[in-house]
Amino acid sequence: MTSLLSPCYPFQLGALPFAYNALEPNIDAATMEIHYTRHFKEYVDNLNATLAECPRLQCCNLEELLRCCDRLPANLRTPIRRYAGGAYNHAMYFEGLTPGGSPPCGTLARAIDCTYGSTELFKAQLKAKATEVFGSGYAWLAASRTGRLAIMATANQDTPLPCGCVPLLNVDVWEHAYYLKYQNLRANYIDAWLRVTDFGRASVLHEERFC
Ligand code: MN3
Repeated sequence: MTSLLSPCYPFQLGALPFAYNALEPNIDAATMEIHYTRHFKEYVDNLNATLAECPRLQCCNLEELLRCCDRLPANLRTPIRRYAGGAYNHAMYFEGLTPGGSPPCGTLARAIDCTYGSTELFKAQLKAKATEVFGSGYAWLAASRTGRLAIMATANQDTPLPCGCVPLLNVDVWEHAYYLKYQNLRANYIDAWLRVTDFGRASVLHEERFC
C-alpha cells in the first residue's frame, strides 16, 4: 500500500516526493521535516529493532502484522501494535498529502456524494471527527469490506485494520503534527490539512479495491 516504505523487513524510509516546504503555508516546513525525519523514522527504526528478534515475522508486510496483531505472542503485541501501527499510520498520512491538494474522483467521489450528500458535507464530518479526537490519534476515511464508507477515529497508533476496514486516508492529530504552527488550535490545522489532502490518491485506493 505504501510507496514511502519498502514492503517488508528491514523497512526503509524513502524520500517524500516533494520538498518539506511544499505545503506552506498550510503545513510548515519545520513541522514536516521533524515529523518525517524523526517521528516517522523512529517508528520504522523501532519496528525493525523489534522484528530483528523475530525471524518468522520478517516476511510480513505492515498490513499483515497489524491484522494478526492480537494473535501474536503476548510479548510482541504491544511493540508491533505501537511500531508497525506508527509506521503504517505515518506512511498513510504522508502519502495522503500533496501540494495544492486534489479532489475525490471516480467511484470514491460518487460514494462520498451518495453517503454524505456532497464533498463539502463529507469534509465537515471528517473535520468534526478529527477535531474531537481526545488526546493523540488519527481520524480516517475508511471503507468496510463491502465498500461502505465510514469516518472513524483511532487512538494512539491504532489502525482500522483489525476490524477488517480498508483505510483510504488519515489525518494525524498528535500534537507533533501541528503544534509548532497551530499550538492548541487543532481545528485550524484540520482546515489547512484539508487544503493539501490528496483525495485523488484515496480515490485510487478505493478504485483498486472495489472496482
Ligand atoms: Mn505523527
